[in-house]
Amino acid sequence: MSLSDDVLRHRFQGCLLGLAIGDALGGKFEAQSAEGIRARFPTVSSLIDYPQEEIWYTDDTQMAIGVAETLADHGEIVERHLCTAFASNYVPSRGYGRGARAVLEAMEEGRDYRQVAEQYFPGGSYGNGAAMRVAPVGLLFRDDQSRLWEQARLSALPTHLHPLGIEGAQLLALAVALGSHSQSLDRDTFFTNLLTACQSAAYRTKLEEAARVRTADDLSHLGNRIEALESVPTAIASFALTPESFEETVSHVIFVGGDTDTLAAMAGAVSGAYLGIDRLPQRLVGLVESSPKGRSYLLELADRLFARHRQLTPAA
Ligand code: F2R
Ligand code: MG
Ligand code: MG
Repeated sequence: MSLSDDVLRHRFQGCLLGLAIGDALGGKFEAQSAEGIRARFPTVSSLIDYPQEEIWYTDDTQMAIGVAETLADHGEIVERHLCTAFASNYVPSRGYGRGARAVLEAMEEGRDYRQVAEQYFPGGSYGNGAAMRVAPVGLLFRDDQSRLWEQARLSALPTHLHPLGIEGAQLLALAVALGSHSQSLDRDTFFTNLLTACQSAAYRTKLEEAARVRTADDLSHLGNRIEALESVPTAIASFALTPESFEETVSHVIFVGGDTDTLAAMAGAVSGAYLGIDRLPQRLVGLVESSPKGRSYLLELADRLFARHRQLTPAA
C-alpha cells in the first residue's frame, strides 16, 4: 500500500530534522570515548533530555542542506550547482574534515577543486563526508534505485573520489529510501536489499555483521571512526536495531563514541525517513537552531524536496 502525500511529506521532514537533531546532539560528543559518554549519560533518556537550549548542527547538516537545495532547485545533481551550494553554505567553524575544508576553500576561490581533492588524498577521500550529506538523494529518488545509486555517486564526487567513500554514500541513500517506504520494518528484507546493491567485499562483510546485531553493545564492533566504512554500517545497524524509536537509535549510536555527530546524523536521517516528523522527540525538534537555515528552513526545504519528488513520481 502506498503512503498518502501527507504521510510521505512528513517523512521527508522527519529525515531532514532527524539528521539535524542527530548531528547536533552527537556534535556535543564528537571524538569522545564511549566510556566517557556513558559515564555522564547512563541511559537513553538522560542523553535525550540533556539539551536545555538551542542545539546547533555541524558540517553534516550544512552540507546536506546544499545537496537538498540543489535537488529541490534542479531535480538532479548538477555538479556546478552543488559546488556553489556547498561553497555558499560553508562556515568553517561548523567543524569540517580537513580534506573537505581544502576542497571547499578551492571551490570558494574558484580554483580547481577536483585537483585539490585528488592531491589531498591520492586515490580520493574515503571519509564519511559524502554519506553524512546524502540523505536528500535517498528521499528524492526513493522510487528509482538505479537513479538513486548514480545520483548518490554524483553527489559524492566533488569531495570524495575513493570507491569506499562513494559506496558509503550510495548505501546510506538506499537505507533512507528503504526506510521511507517501510510501514513496518522487516529487518531481513531491509538488509537483503542493501546487500543486493552492495558492490564491495568490504561493505558486504560489514553489512552482514550489521544484520546480525542484536544488542546496542554489538554496535561498537562495527566501528565509530570518521572513515565511511567504519561508520555507515554502524549507523544503519543502529536504525535497524530499534526502528520504532528515534531516541534509542540516535542514543545507541552516540554511546558508541568517536564520530558521534556523523553516526547520529546518518542514523537520525534514516530513522526520521521511516518514522516521520511526528514521531521525532518534539522537544528536540523545537530546540533545533532558529538561525536563517535552521529548523523552519529545514522544514520548508523538506517540503520543496517533496514537491520535486512528486514532479518526478506523480502519486499513483
Ligand atoms: N572533521 C570533523 N571533525 C573534526 C573536528 C573538527 C574541529 N571541531 C574543527 O573545527 O577543526 N568532522 C567532520 O568530518 C567528517 C567528514 O569528513 P569528510 O568530509 O569525509 O572529510 P575528509 O577530510 O575528506 O575525510 C575525513 C578524514 O578521513 C581520513 N581519510 C579520508 N580519506 C583518506 C585517505 N585516502 N587516506 C588517509 N586518510 C583518509 C582523514 O583522517 C580525513 O581527515 C565528519 O565526521 C564530519 O562531522
Ligand atoms: Mg560534523
Ligand atoms: Mg563527524
